[in-house]
Amino acid sequence: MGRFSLPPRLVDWTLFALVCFEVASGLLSLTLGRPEHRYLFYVHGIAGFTLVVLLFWKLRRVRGRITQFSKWDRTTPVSILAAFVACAALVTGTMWVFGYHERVGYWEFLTLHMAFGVALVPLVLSHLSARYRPPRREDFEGRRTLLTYLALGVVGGLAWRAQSAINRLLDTPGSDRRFTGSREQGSFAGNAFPTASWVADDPGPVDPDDWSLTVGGATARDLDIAYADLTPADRERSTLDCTGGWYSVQDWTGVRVGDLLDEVEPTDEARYVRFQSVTGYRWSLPLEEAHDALLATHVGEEPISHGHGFPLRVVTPGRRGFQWVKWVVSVEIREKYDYGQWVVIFTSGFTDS
Ligand SMILES: Nc1nc2c(c(=O)[nH]1)N[C@H]1C(S)=C(S)[C@@H](COP(=O)(O)O)O[C@H]1N2
Ligand SMILES: [Mo]
Repeated sequence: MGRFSLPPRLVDWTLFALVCFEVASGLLSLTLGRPEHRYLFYVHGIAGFTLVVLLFWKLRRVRGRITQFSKWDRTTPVSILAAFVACAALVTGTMWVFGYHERVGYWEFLTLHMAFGVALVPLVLSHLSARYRPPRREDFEGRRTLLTYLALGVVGGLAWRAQSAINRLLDTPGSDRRFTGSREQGSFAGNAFPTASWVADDPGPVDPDDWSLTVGGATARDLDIAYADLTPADRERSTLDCTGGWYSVQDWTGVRVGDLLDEVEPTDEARYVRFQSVTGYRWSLPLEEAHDALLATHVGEEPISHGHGFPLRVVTPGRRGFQWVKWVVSVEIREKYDYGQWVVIFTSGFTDS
């Protein structure tokens, strides 16, 4: 250990940089779910283990300032809270990775991990503003600093590898998670997989006789399709991966969005296809990608249940669950990106029904 060390200021700044990276990569990962995105999840895990080492160094250094009450100042409580929340984020994340699947109320440990991670941001900023010491040039000088950074990277990587090896060896429930961290739930069992709403969406059952699907916008013509006139002729095996920590593989049957687009003929300016729910919840896909999406009426051999979005829900391979809009009533072809959707996915259930 003696050969590796960092000046205290660098430990602190490196911790800060890692926390920023973890929060940013963690938030970004919520929007990613294609296999080629897996590296972001890997790096997030490796950086997390590196953070454990640095946090240990730091807490060892400052422990006297915490345990001796006479050394406390105005900002010490916030600093302690920041350390506590950082440890909580690391512990909950690690427990999830090792397959700990007890819930705290409605929440999986993965969700707690995210909550602690986000809560850490204001705490770390406040801690930083109270104890700001800019790094100096000489902090970075010397081979020892470079070697220490290399060693930190190696230790993080090895710990991360060891984690997956131990999981496999002990065959924990954590060993068959997807690279997104999600665990399998109710695949190929019709409607018997979990339902999820992002925030407050909870509409009453949709009566198919009162329902129709409108397709229009930046198109040559518009459509209004009654439930009885839907022709669910396409089948697709696809994985719904919810950011709440589970995934489910299903065979979906429905209407290919590309077929609807061919009928309405998007204009040359058309760029996005926006799917909107009876609740107002909405999400858009780039026009090209939307061709491959499905508006599903069936899952397995069963009509989609109310909870899963009857009569029609989006199935869009490679996208995270929150983009699979349920209870779809409109498909709108648009020229511009819809920034508002990022707000509406949080608020829709409060503003409607
Ligand atoms: N209208 C609407 N669609 C929605 C949601 C929602 O809250 N409202 N939640 C999304 C989320 S977060 C997920 S993970 C999937 C879950 O689909 P399921 O309930 O069929 O499992 O639906 C998505 N579609
Ligand atoms: Mo979700």
